[in-house]
Amino acid sequence: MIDLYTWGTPNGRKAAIALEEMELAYNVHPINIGKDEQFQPHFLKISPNNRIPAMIDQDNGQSVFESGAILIYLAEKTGKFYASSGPAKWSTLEWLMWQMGGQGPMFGQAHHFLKFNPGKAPYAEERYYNETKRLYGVLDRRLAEVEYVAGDYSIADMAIFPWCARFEWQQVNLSEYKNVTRWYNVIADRPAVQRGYKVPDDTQEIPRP
Ligand SMILES: N[C@@H](CCC(=O)N[C@@H](CS)C(=O)NCC(=O)O)C(=O)O
Repeated sequence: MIDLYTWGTPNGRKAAIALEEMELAYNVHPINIGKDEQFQPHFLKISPNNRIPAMIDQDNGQSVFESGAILIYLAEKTGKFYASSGPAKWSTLEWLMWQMGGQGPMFGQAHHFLKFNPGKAPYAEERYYNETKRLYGVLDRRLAEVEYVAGDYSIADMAIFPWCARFEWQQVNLSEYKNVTRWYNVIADRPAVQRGYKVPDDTQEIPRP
């Protein structure tokens, strides 16, 4: 049994989607970051950087924070969606790291400036909008060559998808990226993704381009 500490954000959804895809039993503990619940002492014990998601595996007491580490942990636990060796493993890690080090942080800044603080910092808006579009271009070119970012559907897709689902916040017309749109709609159709997207708020629907 996994205890998942999360909220309805792209990073939180990565973990919930993985738990659903891997058919693992889990309890949801909502951490409302709008009410600063991420600073509660019990949460900081498992997530010292005061960020969701975090988890505890009740089977062995292991706690894990950072969404990329959680995805790798769950994939290794179940043997699903992450090749254990060879080119497929490295492809998955490459695209997972691309998400963790590039797409997530840059799209997050685009949300901060374009959606939540428009007009305050035109240079930052332009910089993160352009960087967001550049990253969509990189993803689109990759998806012209392969069905999923690492070949087969993997934890890398589970990491990238929820950030693309905020395309409206980024003021991006997803349809301009036809390979991303094809990939996005296929993933959005997966029942496990639809269930994970609604954790912890079951009114949330996946936006469609
Ligand atoms: N690198 C971290 C980032 C996690 C993160 O930024 N989580 C946000 C929500 S998407 C959060 O908890 N924010 C609360 C805060 O900034 O205090 C991961 O991938 O888990």
